[in-house]
Amino acid sequence: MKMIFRWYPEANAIDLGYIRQIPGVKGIAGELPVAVGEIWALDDILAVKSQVEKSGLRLEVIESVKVHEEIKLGRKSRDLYIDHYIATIKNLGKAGIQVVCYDFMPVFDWMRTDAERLLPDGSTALAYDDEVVKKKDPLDGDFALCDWETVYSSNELEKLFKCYESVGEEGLWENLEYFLKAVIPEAEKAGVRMAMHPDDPCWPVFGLPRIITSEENIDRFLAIADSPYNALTFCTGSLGCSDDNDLPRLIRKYASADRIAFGHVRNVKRLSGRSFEESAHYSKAGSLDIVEIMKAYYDAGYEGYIRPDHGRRIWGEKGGAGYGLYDRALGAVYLSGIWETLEKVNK
Ligand code: DNO
Repeated sequence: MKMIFRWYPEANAIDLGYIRQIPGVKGIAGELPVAVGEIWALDDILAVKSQVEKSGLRLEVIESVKVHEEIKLGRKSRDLYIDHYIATIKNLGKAGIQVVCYDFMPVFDWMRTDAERLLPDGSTALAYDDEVVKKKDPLDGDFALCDWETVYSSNELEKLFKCYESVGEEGLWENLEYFLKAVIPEAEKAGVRMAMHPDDPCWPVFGLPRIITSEENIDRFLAIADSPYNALTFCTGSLGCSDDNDLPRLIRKYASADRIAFGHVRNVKRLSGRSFEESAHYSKAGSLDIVEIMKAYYDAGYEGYIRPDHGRRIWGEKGGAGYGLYDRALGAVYLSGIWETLEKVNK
């Protein structure tokens, strides 16, 4: 297992030197600030790589290369965007990147209703309240926790929602298949493993289809291109929103088959209905057994990347929702501690 840490190369980025001080962390899951659909230039990738390397870390994974909506909708111009996507993957391969995390969620990525849910210990965390979602009109323009706000105008958003009505779940599967059939053979040649992130939360939101949600659907996704280059970013927090997903069993199954290229490990506390809040990584803080999760990776002989995932806001830290330094650093060390214990007791 190789422990890495997500880092955004933005103006107020977390100091790479601080990340290097987290015991056990050797590398970065990084990205470039390129608009969705544009080709990532090799020189720009190499510049970020060398910035990371100067701090004594390695740029190991790219998280993420977003898929253009035209591809997910299966529109005519998808071929152009697929060509761009492949060109980016080729450049990443040339720069020595071996894993690319991406997702196939329509319109928006992960979603929460609350960025600062106060937890009993005084920290705050991201939370999802299903009652709020049910009552919410997604087009009313006031969803602070969906990245669509910064990307789409309300007119565009309305059109997108309409388009997805006619695509539906099966249409989304077809469009995913079209994308994978074009991209995976090229990713294989480039030596880049494509690691699909599950939908977060793992159910449809606002009537938009979501398909990477369950064992059955993950099996279907992996079967579309039966190759280790068509792999998963196995995210415990996303799949763990639903107790239908038996995470340790799924990790054993997919890691033994070499279909996990990247693991996001975090805890989540399931509340009633479909509501949940994020918690510290520590097992007792949430609903997931993180030791069993790490043990599943260990037993499967997993040698890929793992990173801690969203953190709470603790110790007065401000900054990016879920992606501060402190609590994620605690998470990284906790996960490495479990791994070290597993290695020692199994010697
Ligand atoms: C959330 C992340 C996701 C992930 C994307 C990949 O915290 O895990 O945003 O990076 O879904 O495209």
